[in-house]
Amino acid sequence: MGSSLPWENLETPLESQEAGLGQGAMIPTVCEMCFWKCGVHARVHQGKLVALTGNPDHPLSRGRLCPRGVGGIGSLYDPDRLSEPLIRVGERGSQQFRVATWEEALDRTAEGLRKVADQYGPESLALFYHGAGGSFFKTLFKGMGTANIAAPSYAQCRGPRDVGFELTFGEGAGSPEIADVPNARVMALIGTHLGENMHNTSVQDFSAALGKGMRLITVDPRYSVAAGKSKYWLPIKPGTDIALLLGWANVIIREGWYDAAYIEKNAVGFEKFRAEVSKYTPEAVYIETGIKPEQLIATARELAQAAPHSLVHPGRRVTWYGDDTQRCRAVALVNGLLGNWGQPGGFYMSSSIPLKQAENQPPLAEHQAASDRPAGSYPYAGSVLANGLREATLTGDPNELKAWMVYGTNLPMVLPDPRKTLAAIQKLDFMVAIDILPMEITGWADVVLPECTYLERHDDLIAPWYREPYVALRQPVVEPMGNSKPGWWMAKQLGKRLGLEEHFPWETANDMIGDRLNASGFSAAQQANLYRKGVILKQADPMYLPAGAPLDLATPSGKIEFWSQQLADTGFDPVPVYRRPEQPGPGTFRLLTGRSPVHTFGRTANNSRLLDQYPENEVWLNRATAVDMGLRSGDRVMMKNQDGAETGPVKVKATERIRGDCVYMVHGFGHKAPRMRRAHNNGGDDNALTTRYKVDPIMGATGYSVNFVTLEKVEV
Ligand SMILES: Nc1nc2c(c(=O)[nH]1)N[C@H]1C(S)=C(S)[C@@H](COP(=O)(O)OP(=O)(O)OC[C@H]3O[C@@H](n4cnc5c(=O)[nH]c(N)nc54)[C@H](O)[C@@H]3O)O[C@H]1N2
Ligand SMILES: Nc1nc2c(c(=O)[nH]1)N[C@H]1C(S)=C(S)[C@@H](COP(=O)(O)OP(=O)(O)OC[C@H]3O[C@@H](n4cnc5c(=O)[nH]c(N)nc54)[C@H](O)[C@@H]3O)O[C@H]1N2
Ligand code: SF4
Ligand SMILES: [Mo]
Repeated sequence: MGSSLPWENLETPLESQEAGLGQGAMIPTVCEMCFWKCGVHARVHQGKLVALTGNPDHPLSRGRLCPRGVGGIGSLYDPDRLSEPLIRVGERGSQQFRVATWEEALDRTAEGLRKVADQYGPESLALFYHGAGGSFFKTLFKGMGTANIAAPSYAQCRGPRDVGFELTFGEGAGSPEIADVPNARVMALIGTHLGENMHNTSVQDFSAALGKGMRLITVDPRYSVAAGKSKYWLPIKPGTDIALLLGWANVIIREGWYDAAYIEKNAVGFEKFRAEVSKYTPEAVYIETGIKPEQLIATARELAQAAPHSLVHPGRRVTWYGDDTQRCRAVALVNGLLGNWGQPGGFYMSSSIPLKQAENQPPLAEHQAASDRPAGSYPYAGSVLANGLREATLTGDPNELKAWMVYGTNLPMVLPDPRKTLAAIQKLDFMVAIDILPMEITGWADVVLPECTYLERHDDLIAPWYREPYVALRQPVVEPMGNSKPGWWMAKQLGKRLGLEEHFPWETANDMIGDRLNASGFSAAQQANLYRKGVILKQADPMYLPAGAPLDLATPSGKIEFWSQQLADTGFDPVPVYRRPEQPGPGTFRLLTGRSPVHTFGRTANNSRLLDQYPENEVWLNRATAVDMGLRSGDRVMMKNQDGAETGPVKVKATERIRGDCVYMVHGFGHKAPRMRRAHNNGGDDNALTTRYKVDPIMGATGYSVNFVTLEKVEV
């Protein structure tokens, strides 16, 4: 029998010395320090991982990784990792566990799920997941007969953006985004903080475009890294972007800065749209947004003059105020006016390599709708709502949920109003958490299954829609630490116990991948190359539409929908309407959050390599406001919100780089889980302060930026 590390069985070993990178084997695999999934070269010497670099052949890394990708070693060798299966002994949530064998932990898990399915039906089961390894558990849960499968990357992240674009262009904005940044001459960012939001390829494209002279307009209440690269920084009053976007549309139309023939040919409802937006004059918009009329006009002109090679970036985490689908639709509509769909510097047409399911695997049955929303609500939800599954667990509407599996998502710090998450968990008959670290969520589980990291396992093949279509392979570069196991193995073992083994008709993940590659028609040579190079590449389909060609969109009209009949028919505004958001009272600040370039959400908060670069989060406070409050940079404050929820102590960063009506902090710090020694009580947790949230009535996403906080100095 060969090694369990498949690359060790290759006839010609992979060597890193050729690349001048020192001794050891150089194994291609895929990063999972975030969900972008760049291609990695892992250098392994005497069984130890010594370096992670970017795979030059991989279209998403192009030879480079972001700091988190390089810092993956810190996650692999984290001494606080989960290394044994655990079974709860104390009260649920009391964090008391005993070590169990895999046999016992898997039996317990299968029994917990089976009992609930037998007693209440498969619709009472739910799977929450995030990350590539979730695919095996999705198969398991679909096999059990439930559609209750949700990731927080939809209703807590980019769902409203995709719905806003679908309603307008018939298609979402993609992941990776279909924004053709490298060829843009002018780009506007609505919040999107590229450079802090560190998606590797996006940042590479962004800096390349800036290097080529792209002019940037950054709309952000905070002077972000991107704002620092901008020709215009518009420090907008939080929550008023719809007014600005409709103001841009109004000015572009009023001044005749659009291609009337293009609109005539490719749009529906334009006259009604023109009438609706005519009230968003620069002066009216100024009162709402604080953006001066001349700045609004100048930035509208920049965008329009460079059209169609200009764009308003679709953004990514757009779950801010509960009117997010309409804001994203307004973004799409300004792009519609710029005529940039299918054009260089606008939105490109992506392509992919279609993968087939392995031939020895039976098809999964289709199931009725998920239990994530009461009948008739959120008609445009395009995926299952994680918040909706939590709501159903609490209310029993549309049915009770009695067992959760939570794979790779730390729900108490991810879903807004953590009180609700914990209350829902307490109502369950059974919960299992699959994680790599003793995160908050594991403390509430009945059974904890320790997964090995992405560097120690296979996952399913990766083949996204992108500018250059490809298939990429994640393969283990070192053996799993301790008694941790890969997700595919756990799912198969659970499948055996639940009578669903037919869905896992392979012995090893290597076989699984081989079966799938065979079914998809890849030759032996291509497959061998995949193991050596990490990717199979394919020529892209045409990325742009011929200039002047009519659009043939997947909207009901086939055209850009400036006035949406479907929204009107379902009781929503057919053209986005700005409504003034509630404002913080004196002495209180709207809480805004974002990213550190060297951390990913809460999942890197215990990673020593990344903590070296960014040890804790700070709360950004306008300097003049800080002076009034007697606060200075470095002071520690407790942060408290409108409902009395607290976090801290957090360090103050007093700065001119933020407006006076809001504060800002990086998400993912202030962990309370006791067994993560570096993360425990380090910094503040924005989610603890997010006890209020606004649900988007169109598609059910959760807007987070509706909490108001006070800061109180503490001596430490
Ligand atoms: N308050 C607030 N909430 C937010 C956000 C915010 O900015 N503020 N951002 C939202 C956004 S944009 C998103 S996309 C989501 C992200 O939501 P998540 O991706 O769920 O975020 P994390 O908190 O990092 O939780 C990841 C969990 O997976 C575990 N994990 C890491 N690697 C592995 C692995 O290989 N296997 C397994 N089994 N587990 C692993 C980690 O230890 C951790 O428990 O959060 C959303 N929620
Ligand atoms: N390093 C790193 N990079 C990441 C991630 C990570 O965890 N770490 N996560 C990835 C994921 S899953 C996502 S979804 C993205 C998220 O990254 P983005 O989609 O870029 O960011 P958001 O969190 O939506 O926006 C944060 C920015 O919006 C500004 N902002 C807040 N309120 C408003 C407002 O009302 N109007 C305007 N115009 N701006 C506002 C904030 O000041 C901040 O600069 O990042 C991705 N990249
Ligand atoms: S963007 Fe960074 S963390 Fe995310 S997959 Fe790429 S290298 Fe890894
Ligand atoms: Mo996200």
